Amino acid sequence: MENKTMTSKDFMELEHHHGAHNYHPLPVVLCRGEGVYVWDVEGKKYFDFLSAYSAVNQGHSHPKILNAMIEQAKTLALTSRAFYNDQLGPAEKYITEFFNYQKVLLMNSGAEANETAIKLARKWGYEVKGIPSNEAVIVGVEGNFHGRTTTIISASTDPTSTTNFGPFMPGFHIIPYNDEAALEEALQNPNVCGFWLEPIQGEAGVYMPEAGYLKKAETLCKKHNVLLMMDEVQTGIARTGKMLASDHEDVRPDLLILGKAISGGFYPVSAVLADDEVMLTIKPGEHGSTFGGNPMACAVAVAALEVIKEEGLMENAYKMGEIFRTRMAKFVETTDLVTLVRGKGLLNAIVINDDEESSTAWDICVKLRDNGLLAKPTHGNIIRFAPPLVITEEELHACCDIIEQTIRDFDA
Ligand code: IF1
Repeated sequence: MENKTMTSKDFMELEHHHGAHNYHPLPVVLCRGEGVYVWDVEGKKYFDFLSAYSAVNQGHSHPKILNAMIEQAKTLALTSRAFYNDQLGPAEKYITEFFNYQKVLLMNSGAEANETAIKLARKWGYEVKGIPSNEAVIVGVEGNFHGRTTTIISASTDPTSTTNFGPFMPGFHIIPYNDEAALEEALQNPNVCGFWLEPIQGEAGVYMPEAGYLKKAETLCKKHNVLLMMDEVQTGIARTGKMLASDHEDVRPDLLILGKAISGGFYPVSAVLADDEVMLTIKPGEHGSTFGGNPMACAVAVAALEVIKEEGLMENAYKMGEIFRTRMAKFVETTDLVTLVRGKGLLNAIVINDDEESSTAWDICVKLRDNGLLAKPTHGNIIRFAPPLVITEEELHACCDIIEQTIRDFDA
């Protein structure tokens, strides 16, 4: 490829001409990443405040994970699950002990892990709870985001995800988020096998339920013999300042769904964790994937989780998050353009004082790019800020300087 002489514009045009138009990226073409930094093809350096949607919590190109991946790729990349391999067992042991569950099932994407959790909840519903055949219901919440498969979007309330993609999968009952009464009512149906949610709604715009909601949900699920299915694909693995966002309320889901940062962004790895009563309802041949739990995924996942512990990234996310929100909250008072900052740990968002149809948040993100920081708007008027968890206090303050100055210039 002659791409050494090509410009950002050339690469963007290539994508436009030859790729599907299923994304609208910020106009920046990246070619290198290290820690909290990424570089574009013209050599300009940026702070990455998206972290590949929280997949690179450990920072770009982390040397330890990189090395695990290279060594395993040189040795044995893929066997399929038709045979045993020497990486899967040790990785399963490490991951289950890490998160304190009896069993784990490895898949690839976050969507696949959610699909797996749906199948497990239904199977448990029929074979353990005794729900009549094909009558199982999973309760989900408004504003959810769990992925893009046809089953998962059947539970979506976002028209962008669903329009003209029907017919949809039956068996979902959608209730308002953060509404204990609605949950209590929905769980009266004896055919409910699972309650499925994100502890903080990421794609919806970093929406946090009121304190106590998750604990109440856990209690109600226990009371009605329903599995609590927690999608921690985006919130898990230290992002919110705890290992899991569920830990903020001392909640232990029956089905824990993980993805993204479980590989540090090197490779698609996802997982569902559960205890035997749930996991062992799936028998040989009933579920799986060619790549799920392959040797490279296993080596990468173990290294990625070790880095989280060894480098104290949970503690750092907690501390840096406090500093970020304290600074932003002060700043919000000095400008009319931003109405509020919210989040936990290093999963944060600011809300722009404009309607969802306006392009203000997009325009601010373009200016942030010009000033050396990459972030992406969601739902028109919300900007998510989620840097890699390896960010230092000094770097964080430099980023806050950029954000504040950019918005002030915009206000003027
Ligand atoms: C895209 C947002 C983030 C997720 C939760 C499952 C999945 C995701 C809680 C599916 C994926 C992504 C995918 C990405 C955009 C994105 C996202 F902008 F939509 F909100 F992260 F912030 N559960 N989230 O957040 O995981 O199958 O993608 O591995 O481009 O669709 P996946």
